[in-house]
Amino acid sequence: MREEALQAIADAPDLPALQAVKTRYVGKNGLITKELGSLGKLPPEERKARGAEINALRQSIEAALAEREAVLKREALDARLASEAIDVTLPGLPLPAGGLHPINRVFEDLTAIYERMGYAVIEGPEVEDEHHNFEALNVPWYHPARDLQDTFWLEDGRLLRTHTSPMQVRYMVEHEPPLKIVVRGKVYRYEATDATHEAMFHQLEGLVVGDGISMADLKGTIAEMARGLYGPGAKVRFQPSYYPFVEPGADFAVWWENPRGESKWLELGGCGMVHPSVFKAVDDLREAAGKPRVYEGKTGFAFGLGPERIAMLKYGIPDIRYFYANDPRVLGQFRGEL
Ligand code: FA5
Repeated sequence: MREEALQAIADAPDLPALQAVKTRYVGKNGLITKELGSLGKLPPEERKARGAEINALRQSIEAALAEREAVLKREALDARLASEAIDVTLPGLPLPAGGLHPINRVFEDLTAIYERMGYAVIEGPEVEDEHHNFEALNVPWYHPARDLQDTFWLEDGRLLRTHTSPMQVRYMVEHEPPLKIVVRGKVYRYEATDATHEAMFHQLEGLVVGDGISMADLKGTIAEMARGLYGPGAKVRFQPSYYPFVEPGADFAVWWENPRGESKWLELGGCGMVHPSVFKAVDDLREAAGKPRVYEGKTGFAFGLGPERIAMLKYGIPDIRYFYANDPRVLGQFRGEL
């Protein structure tokens, strides 16, 4: 049996085959066990010698099994390593590189300008409640902006913010003056789209609050932004306008021209001095949250503008809808450095 067993072990091509040999010879019901079982039939004087013989046989079979098992395991590992080998020296496949969306490029330009002026750059929730989006901003219930046509209402009574101005309120409730922030983010309006209007677009909101902040500070800030965008000779224009959350309010435009001699007033956004009703609404919210009233008597200015208009002119994109149609022929042009 020894020769036969050793041959079977040597011939086992892999671990499962070796396991079968092991079961056949030294398993619980294997041949060795059977041999031991038959000892009882021998005359007592022969039993001891035969028992020792069978044990020696078992030991040599077990040793051969262990040795073969080690060899087969090593072979299996080598085979796996060979099949999973990665040639790290092969050149990689070229992956198409992404790029920053043109709107984010303009946001980067704008926020860099404001960071230089010491502003904190923040974001805020796109799902808002009526109080922050309208009421606290002194937009009364009868104001046309609250019309169903302008606002995307959610089933739970909340809404998609129609401008970034609610972040003025949220920030002031959390922070005491003096403060200087710009808010960047998406806003939504339920309106028909055309070449210059989208239902989802972006705004950059500015808010400065302190003591003795004046309209002159506001104008200086917008002018500084225009210089940052269009160079030292940049011109800005302010025209009186109405927004319920500022008084006085204005629209502002920046003179834009390009090397091909094209030029125009670029209507960028609205601005004004923070309305006392907004400060009062903020203090009411602060008081309800157990915080001190600190805004009454302060002064501040705010502005909100649409970066899409800047991007359309900067990159010569004739229709705002190109920004959000996910057409790689358009967005694929915006790769690499800013
Ligand atoms: C506002 O949204 C005010 N919250 C701005 C403001 C902030 C005024 C702080 C005073 C103080 P308005 O609705 O005009 O204002 O929008 C501001 C800018 O967003 C516009 O000048 C325009 O550049 C851009 N905009 C408005 N509607 C759209 C639209 N449908 N698609 C693209 N851009 C738009």
